[in-house]
Amino acid sequence: MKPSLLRNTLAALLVSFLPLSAHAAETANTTLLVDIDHRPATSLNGQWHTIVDPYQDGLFNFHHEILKNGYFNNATQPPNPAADHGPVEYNFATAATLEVPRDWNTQQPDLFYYEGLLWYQRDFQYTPQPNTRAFLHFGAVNYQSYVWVNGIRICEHEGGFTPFDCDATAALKPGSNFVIVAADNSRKADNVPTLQTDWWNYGGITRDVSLVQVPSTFIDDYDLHLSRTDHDLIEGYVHVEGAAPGTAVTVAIPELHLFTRATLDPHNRAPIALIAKNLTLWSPENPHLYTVTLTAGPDKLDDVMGFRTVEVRGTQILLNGEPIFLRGVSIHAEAPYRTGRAVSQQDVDTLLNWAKDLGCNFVRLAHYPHDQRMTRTTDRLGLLVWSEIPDYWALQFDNPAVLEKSKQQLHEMIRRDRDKASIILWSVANETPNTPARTTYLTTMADLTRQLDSTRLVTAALLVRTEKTPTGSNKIVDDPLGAALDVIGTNEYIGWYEQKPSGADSTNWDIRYQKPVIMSEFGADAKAGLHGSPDQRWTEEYQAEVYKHQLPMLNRIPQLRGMSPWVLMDFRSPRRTLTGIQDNFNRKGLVSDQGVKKQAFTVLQNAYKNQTVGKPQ
Ligand code: GCB
Repeated sequence: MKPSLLRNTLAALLVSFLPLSAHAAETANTTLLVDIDHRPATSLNGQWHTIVDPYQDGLFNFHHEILKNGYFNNATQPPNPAADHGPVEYNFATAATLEVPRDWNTQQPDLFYYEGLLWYQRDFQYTPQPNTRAFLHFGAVNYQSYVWVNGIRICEHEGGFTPFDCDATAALKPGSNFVIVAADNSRKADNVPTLQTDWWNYGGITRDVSLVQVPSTFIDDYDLHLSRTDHDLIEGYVHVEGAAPGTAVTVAIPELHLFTRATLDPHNRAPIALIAKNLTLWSPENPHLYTVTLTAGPDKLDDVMGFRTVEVRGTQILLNGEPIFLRGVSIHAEAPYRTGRAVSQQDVDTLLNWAKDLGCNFVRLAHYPHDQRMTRTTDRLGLLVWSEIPDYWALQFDNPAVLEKSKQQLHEMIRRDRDKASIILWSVANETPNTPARTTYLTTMADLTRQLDSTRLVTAALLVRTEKTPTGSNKIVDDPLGAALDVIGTNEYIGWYEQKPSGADSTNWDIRYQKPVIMSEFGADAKAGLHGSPDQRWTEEYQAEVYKHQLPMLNRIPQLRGMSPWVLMDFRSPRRTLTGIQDNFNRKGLVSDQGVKKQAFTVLQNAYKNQTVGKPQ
């Protein structure tokens, strides 16, 4: 077979595939580049050739056996065209293209509901540099992905919302190369998230792809944060991959004329302590960011970071030592106007500027880690952030393999975003069933979160118990998971899934934890432009009515320290089937998917701007 034909055939990669479980140890990702947006990189965004493969014929033969006898029995070896032939039907050169990054569902009508395997291919140029390593960096691929370079499988990854890096050094050659990615967004019971969610399962390469060359020893992790006890001290560590103990590491903040030098310990970590007097602390009012320059041997990396502290004192949340109230809103990573996954800076700016316009100082980025553009922008705009992993609803909490998946996603989220001052809360779950297995699982997750990052607060959105009283109802917050959290998040839908909007007037809250509480969800559906009386469901008036009754109720919760009503913008969800109203959108947005602000937007905006909720404590 001519090389030109070979490179366009899917056969070139078939046999290097085995299911994840069989290969987990061999291919588990150990490297994770951080601060990737400040490293020089070749973008591989753009048009990729794609083949839709619903029956997974690129992976299995007609008796559903894993294809073994193709070109790449041994994925670490170069192709041997004499060894076998593959399915000749696959030809990327003539296949249609899709844009990367973007979900496939909103690019082609016949892919709208597609859940399954889809192959991506593109060519790229590469010029090796001496003493470097080259990684393919993926911002996110939903959900499972397998990656080959020049027919050699270089990695696989599970989890649809976190970044991963594939070491391509050995597979690359000077000049023309090609990369193939198999992306599979099949929903499975033992995935994280699991089968049921209330958002669209957008598939594909949904975030940036780049080729990154780094020196053979390089900075792959660091944590630099302000000490809670000494606001003149920046402390933490820098980790350098591949370097010898004793290697010098430097950290500088040129704007403050600060510089420190440390050396790597036997674990490749250099402890950092930087006396930083006259530091302007990061806050929503003054989101000051500093350029921080790190060096280690041949590697040099700039980051743009803010410094602040966050902690809990009794039922208060303290930012830089001062009590704060979080005027927030929940946000899905849904693209305004065109729908689909939010992918661009423009998408991010539109969403976050609506949040600013609402009077927010806080956003809950639901229900999975959002694109890094989002958290870079919250850093710049001064919006505090709740960031969460998709431990959503009824995961298989008794399945140890699922716990490993959650842990991996947590690790990847924290690793990517620990340099963002805006993030103050890591959330480990949303609305999970109260069972012993669940509590054990999520307590493990909360503990791990603190191990990975002791500088932020751990939270989760809990379900609430309701008891009828002669005059109304009691909402009881006593989920045992609360014991593992620093801040209690609670979701409730009085006026929508239960009672009338006025039900909030006769609801009392009985919170069994002396901890800060965030009302992490409340809300109601309304179709923008649909008007009627305040007791007519689906109208803007009804939604506004829910907010009008919620806000006074929330003010009666003494330990309430913030809120993030559901939700900033309407978003697609296959669960939302009401024709003419929902049309596959969850309509609880304060803004429609076409950017129309509903009446409830103004109700909440007035409350936030006039500070009639969350009075200073
Ligand atoms: C919830 C979920 C959220 C849903 C929302 C709703 O409690 O946390 O993901 O979209 O309710 O609209 O029902």
